Amino acid sequence: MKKLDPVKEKIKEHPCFCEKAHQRFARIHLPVAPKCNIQCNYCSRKYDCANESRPGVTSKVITPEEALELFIKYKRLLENLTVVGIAGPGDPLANPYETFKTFELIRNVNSNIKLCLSTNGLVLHKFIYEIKFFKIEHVTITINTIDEKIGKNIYAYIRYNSKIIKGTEASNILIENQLEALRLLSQMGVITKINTVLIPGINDANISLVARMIKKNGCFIHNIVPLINPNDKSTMFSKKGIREPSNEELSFARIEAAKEFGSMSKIMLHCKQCRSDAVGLLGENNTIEYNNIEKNEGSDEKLCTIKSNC
Ligand code: CLF
Ligand code: SF4
Repeated sequence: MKKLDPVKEKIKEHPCFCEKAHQRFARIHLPVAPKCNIQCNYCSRKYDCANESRPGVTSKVITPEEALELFIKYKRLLENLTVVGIAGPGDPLANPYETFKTFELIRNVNSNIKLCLSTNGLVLHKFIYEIKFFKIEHVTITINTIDEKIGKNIYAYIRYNSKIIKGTEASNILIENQLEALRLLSQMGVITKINTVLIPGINDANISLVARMIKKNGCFIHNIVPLINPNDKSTMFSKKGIREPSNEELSFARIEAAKEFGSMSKIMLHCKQCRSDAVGLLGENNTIEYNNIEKNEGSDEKLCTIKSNC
């Protein structure tokens, strides 16, 4: 039998990286990562919203041990479960102990499951060893711009080396670190996806440049997703009246990015902007049932209710 090339082999059962796989293979998001190390102006750090299904929303934050329990339960329930992702509700790498402990516990019971990580990329370059060690083959970085002047309007601050940094200095550090990590991971054979939140009037004129730069640094697939404003208008952008893009604007941005990649097949079109406790096939809108794991509503832990990482 003819062997698939190594990249096709890696993505063929991943519902996000392979369009054909998304109606057949399921993923589970384990919400073990509440903290974040940056503040995006489209992100509101409020806790759970029963009426909304958006990226970053979760009903509960769980421990790595609870995450393992839930993985085992869902692996038994869902024959087609092939991917375990950590995508928040904050940034997985702002919670490195919880993130890698979860991956370790899961790797110990299952050596084949695909591990998937989704991050803002601020400190990703510091965790290359762990990504290799736990055989994490799919990584998503949210890169909204490669221009620090645009970045200063998207990111209120970053927390880096124990300092709060703002303005162009902050976005410059973030962009440099994101691109460095993308380059390193691509060289290692990790399959990378870049998510870009399309924000009208802020970064929409800049999408081609983002696509060109991420392609140059080894990005496998580009996922341009629309800004989603939360119902309660709790984000900086929604307070300032920044609107969500229209379908036409989104399509235009995707076509512009495809031109840079030389193919529409390099643009993800089936993203469902999942919650950070989603489970099942993409688009089924199912979330984890926690059973006897107590729901920690009312926690004063600061959580992110909207994010773009995944
Ligand atoms: Fe989850 Fe993200 Fe992995 Fe997929 S989601 S961590 S890469 S397993 Fe997929 Fe959901 Fe879109 Fe993300 S549809 S939001 S792209
Ligand atoms: Fe952090 Fe993600 Fe929220 Fe941005 S969107 S502040 S990276 S959790």
